[in-house]
Amino acid sequence: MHKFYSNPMSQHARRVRALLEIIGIPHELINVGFEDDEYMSDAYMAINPNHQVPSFIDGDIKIFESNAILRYLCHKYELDDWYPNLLEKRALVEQWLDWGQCRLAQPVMNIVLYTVFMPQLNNQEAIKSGHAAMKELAPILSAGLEGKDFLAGNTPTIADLAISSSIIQLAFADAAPVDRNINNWMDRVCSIPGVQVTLPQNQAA
Ligand SMILES: N[C@@H](CCC(=O)N[C@@H](CS)C(=O)NCC(=O)O)C(=O)O
Repeated sequence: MHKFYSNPMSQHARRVRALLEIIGIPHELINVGFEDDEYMSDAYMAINPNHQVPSFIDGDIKIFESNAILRYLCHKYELDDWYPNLLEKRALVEQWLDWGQCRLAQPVMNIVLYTVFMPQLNNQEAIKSGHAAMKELAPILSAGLEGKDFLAGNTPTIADLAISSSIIQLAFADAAPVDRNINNWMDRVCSIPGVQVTLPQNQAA
């Protein structure tokens, strides 16, 4: 049985859990606690030396990095709809997956971590830079959705799971972009039953 190391508050874990639920891939869901520093334990660091969730184990294969796990699952289970082979679509999926990691992830973390999870650190500078970045990033996402139901066309892919998981995270800080294209797209993604299971309001903390 696959082992999936997760935490319900993690946007990166959420996207992988969504795919596992959507496809119905049997797995053992293992919660890695942040509050009790379980994520820093030697036992967990042997699985993921970055002390981050998610991590995934399939027999002898041990993977960290959420998008790598998504791609792995698509290859393993031949999920061509979720990771299309058609070059034009594949290019868009890769673009948004990388954009999510390289551009979106840090501002989302700056906003949510310091506003919601660690306000005691009073890192106003990080919060401010996160909001400033989102002013630039939200229109880029909105333009990418113009005339389309999903990021790579009219059916959802792992790019939608990845990017939407970060937008869901922003909602913790009441900082989700207010934009017609993004809101309509979020409604579409969040109505996928496997995604609903991963929404913060549907999980115990
Ligand atoms: N690039 C990584 C980021 C994972 C990540 O930042 N996970 C956060 C939770 S959302 C975490 O575990 N943070 C604990 C830490 O960095 O020590 C991925 O996509 O999997």
